[in-house]
Amino acid sequence: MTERVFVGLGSNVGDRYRHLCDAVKALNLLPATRVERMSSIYETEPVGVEDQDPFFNAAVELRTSLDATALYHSLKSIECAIGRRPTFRYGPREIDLDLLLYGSRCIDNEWITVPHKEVQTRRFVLAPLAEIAADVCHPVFNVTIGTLLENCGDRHEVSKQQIPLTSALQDFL
Ligand code: PH2
Ligand code: MG
Ligand code: MG
Repeated sequence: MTERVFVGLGSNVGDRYRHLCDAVKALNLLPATRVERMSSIYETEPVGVEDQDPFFNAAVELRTSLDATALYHSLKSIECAIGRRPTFRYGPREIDLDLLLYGSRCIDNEWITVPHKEVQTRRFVLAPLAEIAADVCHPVFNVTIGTLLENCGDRHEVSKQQIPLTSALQDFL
């Protein structure tokens, strides 16, 4: 059984564009997993710790038969392979891969809370996510991602970039 899964991507250290592209390629190489769609890349003002460089954020849709916890551990391995170095909470990072939605499931265990707890409060998550999942229902709030974006009070700036995808990504997106 494959699930429709949405992952949020963020980077604000080093070559942000390359880190996002490398992560999407690596996601597509996971066992029993395919990347179906990717949003535009957005340049976004940092949230939480404001004194750091702006982020690139994006979202992808996957089909996978990995269970949510296995997928979470795979996301951590990809972050590590791309060279993420530990910093502090909300601090700068080479790459951040967050499991946002896993089908319509609600999961809470020692590793993950799905849907991600901050989806509804962050414009840098909702803007890219709404591009590829506007009609998808959030299983806790029972409204669509599009509605969450309309009602989101986060006023941090998000700016859609016109950046073409690398040819490696065009091959499967
Ligand atoms: N991630 C954070 C903290 N703050 N701000 C932006 N704009 N984008 C992010 O991806 C981000 C953030 C922690 O995960
Ligand atoms: Mg995050
Ligand atoms: Mg994370």
